[in-house]
Amino acid sequence: MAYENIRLDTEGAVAVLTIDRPKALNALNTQTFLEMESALLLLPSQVRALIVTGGGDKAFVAGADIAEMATIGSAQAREFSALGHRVMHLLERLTMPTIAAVNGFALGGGCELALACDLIYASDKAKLGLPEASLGVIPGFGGTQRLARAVGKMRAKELIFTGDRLDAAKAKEIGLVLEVLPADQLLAHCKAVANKLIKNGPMALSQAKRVIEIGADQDLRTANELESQAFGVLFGSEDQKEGMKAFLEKRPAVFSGR
Ligand code: CO8
Repeated sequence: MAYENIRLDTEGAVAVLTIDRPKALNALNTQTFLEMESALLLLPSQVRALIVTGGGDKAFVAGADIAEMATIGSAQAREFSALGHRVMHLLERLTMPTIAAVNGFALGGGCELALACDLIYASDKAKLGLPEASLGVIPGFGGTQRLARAVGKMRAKELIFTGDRLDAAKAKEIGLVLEVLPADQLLAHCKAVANKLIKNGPMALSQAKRVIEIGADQDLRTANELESQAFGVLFGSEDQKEGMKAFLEKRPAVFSGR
């Protein structure tokens, strides 16, 4: 499928998904979501980590497309929200690590997109926030839930009630981003992190992600049971045998992902 609003570039086992509508500051419209959905479902099999970023030098994603939303009614709004949720969920449940490289404005749906990734790094030019209330609406792609889980309910309420835009340093201070990088080093940093992660066992990464994500919605005892099950599953994998054998043989492991 040829994409108009996104790009997917792969370098070895690391893919970079760029939301690429710089004239609209990469705003998420229906077509962009459908292209993202297709790209995520059809990721090449060699990909072991995914970086999400924005095209141009100004924005990661400046939100859902306000021009598209301005005239829709309740039923269409619910459909649009459901589409956005579907794509965010797909991203969140990918069986590989995902990294948001927040290279500029990450507002509304853009901040929600970053929150659906496993790790968030930001450039020193980034501005993050959820200004939906200033438009008379609320976050509609999981922001009310994922932001509260990421930074706590009170901070989430403050950000959503005020609509304030945080600079990258403040976003780091409240735990919304992991690190702040000079703009020209952000993507290289994210690629270095991705290449480091994928040296570890792919099955281990995928199980760790699954257990953390699903466990976060369970009580501790149930979540720990999930961990035990996943631990057992990994002992049936070639990766576990290779990882431990390589340690004993004092050599780097070569994981197959099986
Ligand atoms: N949607 C559509 N177009 C946009 C958006 C957007 N979110 N953001 C920017 N653009 C367009 C502008 O209209 C402008 O287009 P044009 O050149 O044709 O006039 C172009 O991008 C450049 O933008 P600006 O001229 O405004 O650039 P500035 O540098 O002056 O300002 C800002 C940059 C501060 C980022 C500003 O563009 C802005 O405030 N954008 C909107 C931010 C926002 O409110 N985002 C939240 C949107 S709501 C949302 O995400 C809800 C998600 C849940 C939806 C649930 C479904 C129902």
